[in-house]
Amino acid sequence: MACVRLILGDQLNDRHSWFQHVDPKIHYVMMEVRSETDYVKHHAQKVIAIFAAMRALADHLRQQGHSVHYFKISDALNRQNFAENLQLIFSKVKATRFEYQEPDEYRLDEELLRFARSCGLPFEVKSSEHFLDTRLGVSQHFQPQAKRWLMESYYRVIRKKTGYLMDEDGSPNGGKWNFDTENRKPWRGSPPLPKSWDFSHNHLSLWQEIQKAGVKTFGEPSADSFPWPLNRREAKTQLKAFVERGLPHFGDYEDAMHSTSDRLFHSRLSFALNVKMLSPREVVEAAIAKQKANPKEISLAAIEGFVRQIIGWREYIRGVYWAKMPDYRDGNNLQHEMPLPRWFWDGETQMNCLRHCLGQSLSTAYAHHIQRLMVIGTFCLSAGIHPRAVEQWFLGVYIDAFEWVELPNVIGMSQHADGGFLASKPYLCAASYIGKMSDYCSDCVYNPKDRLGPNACPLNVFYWDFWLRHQHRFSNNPRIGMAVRQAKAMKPEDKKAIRERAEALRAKLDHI
Ligand code: FAD
Ligand code: DLZ
Ligand code: SF4
Repeated sequence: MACVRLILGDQLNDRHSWFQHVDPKIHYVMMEVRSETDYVKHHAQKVIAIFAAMRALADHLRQQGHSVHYFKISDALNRQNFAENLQLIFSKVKATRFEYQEPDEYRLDEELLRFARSCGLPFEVKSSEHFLDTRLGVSQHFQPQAKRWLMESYYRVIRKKTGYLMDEDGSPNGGKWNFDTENRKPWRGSPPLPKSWDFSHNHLSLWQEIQKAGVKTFGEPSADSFPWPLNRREAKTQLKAFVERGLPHFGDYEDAMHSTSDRLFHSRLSFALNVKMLSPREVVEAAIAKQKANPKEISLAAIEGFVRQIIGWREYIRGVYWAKMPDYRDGNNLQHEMPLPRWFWDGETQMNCLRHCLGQSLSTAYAHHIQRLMVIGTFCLSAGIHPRAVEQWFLGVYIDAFEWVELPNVIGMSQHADGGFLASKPYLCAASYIGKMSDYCSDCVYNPKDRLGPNACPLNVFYWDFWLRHQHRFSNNPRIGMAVRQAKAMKPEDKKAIRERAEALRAKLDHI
């Protein structure tokens, strides 16, 4: 009897029930493979982080006495794909059984199932034991034919099921399910930002190994001061530091952006969560415990906002992914066809908000939610970039980008390419919002107040052009009727000027 168990690069949960007992007949396999590094061009830090964290888990399991077979990207024997490497291990250990954990990605789910069915061994697919709900939990909550699945309705079910932030009589703490409207303050320099709690690893030799193997990446590797947590101990340190220093102001400044800080009070826990070094339960429970102990320092609004992201949005997004793939990725409901401008790869645009958010993404592999949604997402949606091009860029660039969470956020929430299934209105803004929530506009060559003059902010031009182009589609939507009505009420010559200006900008998009 020899059982081979595959561990994927985002299944780094050392508390999985698989590891409770050491058994010499069980052989764990982990592999750094070109089939995974090459399906999209990834940010350098993402490849370094995944490989370094995989190696750390392999070492940890070996120290506990488990048998681990590890293919490094540079190993001569490495066939650079799951199927062939697994066959090598099957022969080596004379395998009689194969097991793997549910992959979170549709492509890998199909690929591994195909392999398992044809490998000639009995096989079993285990839960990754990470999420609060099953893959199908969200789709079972909603009517399959419904035009829209509202996150808020699912979130309430999960609140009740977990008991998080619930009173004993079954009502939500504070009498309200959602305190979102209280989380919209700009940050103007105070309260002071917490001292960074990032790490500083040296990964120069791993980075050289990755380059020597020919893996193509983009972005700044930061190999000599690598900032991401790479094992469970570090992930817990990061969680503790966030709960102490970031959480008290998380809610108030959740939507704020500022040129002096990449993260303000955001946790940067998404990498540790998505590779499963941390469980959503322990993150939420640590935050709730902190709030309970310090109700004066941390408001209910702050904690509710944070908990909602993890037990609400994160689980809901995963459920949409599994219910709607594979067709969901090809959504292009607004028929946008423009390619991404070249400055998505170097940050060299004159639009200060985009220069800042793209530059930060390229140098740190991170941007917080509002930078992703309201700056980068707004530009792509209003300029009319093809949603698949946007999606592929997001999948490559962020440290936390795995398709199950990235794709619905881009296709659905940000680009409205699913026809409004996930978000009841298109998320886009003009310079007035960016100016209110950040300091980007004060240092920009463009005029945030202008939509028609020679120096008008391109986001203003594209914003109004978007509503003019799509007015019929959205005129009955009560959440955005105002913008559409204003667009409709413009003087005909202004409408014409906006449309012409938008077309002129599109014609020189690489140079704005
Ligand atoms: P915090 O603001 O501190 O939030 C805490 C946690 O809540 C996050 O770590 C994350 O696990 C969860 N969360 C918050 N918002 C969402 C959301 N909309 N969907 C799912 N989980 C959420 N998140 C990813 O994990 N991977 C992605 O590839 C990704 N791509 C995105 C693309 C777009 C266009 C948008 C608008 C959002 C995307 N998000 C993605 C969601 C969100 O922006 C990130 O989870 C968040 O910015 C990560 O930073 P943080 O850990 O500091 O988050
Ligand atoms: C993203 C990624 C990369 C870059 N490399 C590997 C790898 O070499 N080996 C591996 O097991 N996983 C890797 N991953 C993660 C997977 O591509 C994939 O995104 C997740 O397993 C899907 O949930
Ligand atoms: Fe961005 Fe426009 Fe403000 Fe410049 S003026 S920073 S382009 S919103």
